[in-house]
Amino acid sequence: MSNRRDFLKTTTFSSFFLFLSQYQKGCFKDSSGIFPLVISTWGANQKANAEAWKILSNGGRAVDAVEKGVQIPEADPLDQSVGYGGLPDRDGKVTLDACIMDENANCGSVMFLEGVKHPIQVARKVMEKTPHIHLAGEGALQFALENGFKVENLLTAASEKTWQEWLKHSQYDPMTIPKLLEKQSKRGQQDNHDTIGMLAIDTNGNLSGACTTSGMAFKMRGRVGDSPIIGAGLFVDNEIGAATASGVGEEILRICGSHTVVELMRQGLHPLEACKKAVERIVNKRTNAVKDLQVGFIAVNKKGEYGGYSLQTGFSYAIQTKDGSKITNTESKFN
Ligand code: SD4
Repeated sequence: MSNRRDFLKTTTFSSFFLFLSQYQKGCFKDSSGIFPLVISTWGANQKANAEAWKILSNGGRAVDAVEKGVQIPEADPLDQSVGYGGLPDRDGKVTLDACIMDENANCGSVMFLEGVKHPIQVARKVMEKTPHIHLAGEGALQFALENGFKVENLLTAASEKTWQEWLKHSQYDPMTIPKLLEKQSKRGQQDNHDTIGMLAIDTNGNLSGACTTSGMAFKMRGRVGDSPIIGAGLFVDNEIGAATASGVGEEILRICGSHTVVELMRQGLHPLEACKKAVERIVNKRTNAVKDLQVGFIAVNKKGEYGGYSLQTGFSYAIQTKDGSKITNTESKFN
């Protein structure tokens, strides 16, 4: 009897110390997943993940990690789809959309915001300092100014030149950015990408996400896509998982994309399968209308399992865990 008691004592103690040592190392290995981890739309966002990782690997909160991480492409003038340097609307104005959501379903978002380089920081302030979730346009700018943000010109010479070229025909094409990326990658420039959606799990197993974009190039003035809309461009449910999206926002909005992916995970689907089902829902509803458009989802569940799926080839995600950083090209519906 005493042997059994001793045995139980020893195993309980050793499991506790094993847990503690893994916890202190900043990583808790589940049977099927591993965290902390950070995952972002598009392979080129490894740099953004690295920034988020600095916080996660020091035991910081997922919400702080994603807010910090997505500021890398927001500040990058070469990135023509996020923040500073983003392609403008058809009137030549750069208008930004961003949102953030934490493990307690707190969320904040700004949309149709002009002149503020880091819309994600404003979204976080909306989350923490207002009774609201979404702030748009002039009101979002007023709030940003009241909170110490500065207005700057976000239209770079390169993006202005692309817009001037576009004005010659003025034909809106939701695939402008994907086509631009394809051209750039054929020229050997692999470093560009589209909207960043970033999801993270911290050492406490808490999930958060952020999404930020300059939206569709040459959109109508005032157009808002999926990216700042909670449930469309981003959704986090700390009991289940989180999802985010990139691609033609109108198609993502129609099915409330990221929320749909999370609900599919709630039904037991692996993140990859959930992303695939959401893409298939778009295809089933829209048939030919989406055969040439791009939509991509990435998702992570509470266990740290993750995956992504897209309508067309060419979509990828970057993932970082304690095992390092890697890029995965997603499977897609059409080739
Ligand atoms: C939008 N979903 O504004 C964004 C744009 C994007 O990849 O993700 N492009 O519709």
